[in-house]
Amino acid sequence: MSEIVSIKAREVLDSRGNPTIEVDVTTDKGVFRAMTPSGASAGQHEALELRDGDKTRYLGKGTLKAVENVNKKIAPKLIGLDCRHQESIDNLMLKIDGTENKEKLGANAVLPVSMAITKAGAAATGVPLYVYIGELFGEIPFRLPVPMCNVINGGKHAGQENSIQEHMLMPTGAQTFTEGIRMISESYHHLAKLLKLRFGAGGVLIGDEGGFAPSQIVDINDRLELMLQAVENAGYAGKMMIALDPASSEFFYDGIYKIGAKSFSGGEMVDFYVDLCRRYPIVSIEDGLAEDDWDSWVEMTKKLGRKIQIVGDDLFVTNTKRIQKGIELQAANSVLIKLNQIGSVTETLNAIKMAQDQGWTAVVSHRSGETEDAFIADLVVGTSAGQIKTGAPARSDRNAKYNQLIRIEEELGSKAEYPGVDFR
Ligand code: 2PG
Ligand code: MG
Repeated sequence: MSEIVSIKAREVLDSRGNPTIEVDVTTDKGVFRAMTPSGASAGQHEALELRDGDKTRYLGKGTLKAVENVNKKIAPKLIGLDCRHQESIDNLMLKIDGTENKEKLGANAVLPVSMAITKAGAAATGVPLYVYIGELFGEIPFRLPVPMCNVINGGKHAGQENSIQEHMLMPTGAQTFTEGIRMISESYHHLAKLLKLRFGAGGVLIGDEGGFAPSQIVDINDRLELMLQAVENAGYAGKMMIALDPASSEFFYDGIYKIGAKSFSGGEMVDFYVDLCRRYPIVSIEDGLAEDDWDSWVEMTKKLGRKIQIVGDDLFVTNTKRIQKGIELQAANSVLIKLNQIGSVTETLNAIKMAQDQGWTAVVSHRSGETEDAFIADLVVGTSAGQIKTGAPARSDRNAKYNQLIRIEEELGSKAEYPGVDFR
């Protein structure tokens, strides 16, 4: 028995300076802390993020109601339970809430409790968090991920409208995760030099995910050329692939997609990506189409699904019901995994399992509003998912995850496996 002695939530700040929730779970092994992140380009079908709406505090974004839900509604029912019973504790919280999308308690109240319980469970079992997650999941937890590093931030993460959101580098040619991070960091600094040369100080402003946010370049071709030039200047030509997350629900208006001054139908968007993939080393596109434009997703998967990874983020919101629909329709071949889209560790593991059982990939992801909690680093190794998206190699909210992965790789030593080009 490893009993939960107390659970306490408080309101703290996330990487954007907005309030978020931190939870401490205490057992005889110590205090285990987790924090919940928050999205900006959030999907419409995500579990509910409870905000106070009181304009006199944090412009309405306060989280005191969610904090109270943890302290008054969740804690009394969980105290005394065995922290190693992750699934039954998560199910109990779902029952206390009683709604489809965690409307009553808020996913931002349930999730940090769930994550802190996992950390307490790992300590009670006497193993590192990634090993414990591997035990919960049923995997041999020795696979490091290929990182997707968002070096140019656009869209909502950069205060821009009708703009592709994420332009990411993947060090597929590295031998280890740690080498991959070095390649990314060096390329990132070469990109800074190029941007500064071209646009002066305004070119190296930083967006929400630590990447550069040059508002001067709207055209995707320009952005990709600069990235590839930076990779070449760093000496890694051919060793780095590109992944995109247009987050296209953000520029979808009544059936029409708008990028800069151009408009596209769903079919034209698919052709736009087909053309881009012909000209650039793009291996993955996430949310190329809007969250309910299923027909265009099916068309894109038909045209590009064999060549590249087609990832559903806002489309699936880490929700097994929507993933199941995507599998039936063959609307993608990969699922983005965000704990707070669904709101508990157990449901997140189920989503990863459903994708992997189907032969799809699962990409573990941060949110644009992050915290110092590096839980997702352990999650990606524990589930052997093979890919993580957690921003540019800058700002400690992003590097907390990369640094934890460097530590895990060191700890695993010769048992560590880095998939490189075989990330799918
Ligand atoms: C996304 C995410 C993370 P946000 O769209 O994939 O990069 O952004 O957290 O703002 O939804
Ligand atoms: Mg996305």
